[in-house]
Amino acid sequence: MNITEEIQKRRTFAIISHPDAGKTTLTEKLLLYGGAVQLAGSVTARRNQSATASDWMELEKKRGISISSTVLQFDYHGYRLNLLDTPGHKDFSEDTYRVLTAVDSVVMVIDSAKGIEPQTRKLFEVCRQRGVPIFTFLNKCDRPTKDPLALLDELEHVLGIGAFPVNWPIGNGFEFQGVFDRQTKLMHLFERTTGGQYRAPVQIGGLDDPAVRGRLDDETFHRTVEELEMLEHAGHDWDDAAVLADKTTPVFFGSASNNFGVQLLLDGFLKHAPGPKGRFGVPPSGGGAWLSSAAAATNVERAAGGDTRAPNFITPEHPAFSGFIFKIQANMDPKHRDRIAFVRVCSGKFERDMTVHHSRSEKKVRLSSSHKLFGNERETVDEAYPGDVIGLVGHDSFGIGDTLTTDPGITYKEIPRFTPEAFSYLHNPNTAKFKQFRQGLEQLMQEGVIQALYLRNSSVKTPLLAAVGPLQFEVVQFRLENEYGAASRLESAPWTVVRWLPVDMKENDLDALSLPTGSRVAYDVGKNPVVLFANEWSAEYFTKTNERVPLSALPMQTARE
Ligand SMILES: Nc1nc2c(ncn2[C@@H]2O[C@H](COP(=O)(O)OP(=O)(O)OP(=O)(O)O)[C@@H](O)[C@H]2O)c(=O)[nH]1
Ligand SMILES: [Mg+2]
Repeated sequence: MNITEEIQKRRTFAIISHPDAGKTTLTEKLLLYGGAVQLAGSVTARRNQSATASDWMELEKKRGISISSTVLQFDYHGYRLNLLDTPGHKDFSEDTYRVLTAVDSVVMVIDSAKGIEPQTRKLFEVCRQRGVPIFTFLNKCDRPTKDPLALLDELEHVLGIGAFPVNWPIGNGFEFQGVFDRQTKLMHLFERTTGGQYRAPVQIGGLDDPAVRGRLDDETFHRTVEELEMLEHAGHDWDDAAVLADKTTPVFFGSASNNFGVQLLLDGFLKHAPGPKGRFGVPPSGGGAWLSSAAAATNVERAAGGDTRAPNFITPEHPAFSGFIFKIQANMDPKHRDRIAFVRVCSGKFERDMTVHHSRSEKKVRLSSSHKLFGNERETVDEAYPGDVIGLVGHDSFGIGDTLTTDPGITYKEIPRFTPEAFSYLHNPNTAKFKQFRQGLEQLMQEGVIQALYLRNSSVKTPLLAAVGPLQFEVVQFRLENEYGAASRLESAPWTVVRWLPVDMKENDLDALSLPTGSRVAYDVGKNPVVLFANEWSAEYFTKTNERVPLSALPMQTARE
């Protein structure tokens, strides 16, 4: 196979939604139908320690929620799929947003009883901005749902995207029996199996097929036929270009826990989802500092609609190998206790043992320990192609956002950054475990789970943790204990807003600031000064009283740049 064929067979996508819509359940079922697992680990059984392939972390098993995104690579029908299950909770959305930089399309899961929930809407916006095509799975049709037509309407009005139903539910709630495939004009009627661990038996036939028709009562049958006619009259045709341009989302109905409609989603998705897309590199002159969020947004816009012939647009066929790190995770395998950097391959061919240029250190590094990933399982991989996500082990200098390439002229700046909104002190109650405590904390900071700040003019050496949401603190505590054997104690801190000060501020400039009551100056890990405020109001007051000191929601320059 040549490199173009390798690229064309890759599909790299994320599953996204509001918490609890069924992403992990759907992921598991896609693995079942994709032939990657023999038996789907039921999510309910998870609470009794039998895990799904994607929620492998100790705390995820315990809580039954996803905390960290997971990569699952498998082959199906001539395709190589790189599937990324993401956490839905907003406190972990930094991880989810980073994953969105690494994929070429998404499956958006919606709980059909609830419709579009706030987090789904936010994630949708991000996909929109990035120009990532969206496929929709209306899940949980086995329970009473909103009216399917109303759900389509909601997609169109709340999200402002055209919705094209690829299939249609037959029977609602407890009477839900399957779906009608509008393209083949066939009904797929399923049977429920206990726990949904195996593929659901299915009977397939046309509307006039007596064997299939006989399974439906008259009312369900007639209502389905009527709704299908209404859809035909509405007259939308399938339009691949509109899907790829993010103007239309193909809609699939089903029930992930019962395996209804999963095969149709998988096949329908693969038929229409785009292969690996190129990425914009940063022009050499623009290197250096991180992009501000505004600049990142324009970059994204360019990527979405923009000129793909621009000199800094790197196509997958570009001869040089290039990729960027979008995630770091330590201790995935309790046997190894090492850290993995997740790389999205963007161009060229990756070969194990190759030497590449590492953007952050500007050094050459040899990539000898490369893996393909399946949840927390890994296997050595000798080559990889654009679209693939691979795991690299053994490079402590790698950080999120770094570019690895054989052409030092290529630098990606894909990773968005977030402003922390939750603050808490983390105490080490056990001085004998100081080393483990510090080591664990440093690792979690490198993974981007949290940031640490240090108060200025303070004798207290307790780190002040800063995170997007408070659940991240819980993750830190749990992982410190579980992975490093270090207990910790949280103490809430009185701030809710952090703003970065200009990097060049000297000590006496800081002394001269007029600080509102309750606010404090602190430093981030890169020794950049910040101000902590009790609330937004206080931050605004500061800008009025310190007119010549601009504040920024993100560091104006990062530690190592
Ligand atoms: N009735 C019904 N329940 C479902 C279905 N799919 C998933 N669930 C249930 O919904 C709950 C949440 O499922 P998950 O797959 O963990 O949801 P998630 O979207 O991954 O959640 P987070 O990762 O924490 O955001 C579980 O109790 C599932 O059993 C379905 O088709 N029907
Ligand atoms: Mg999940």
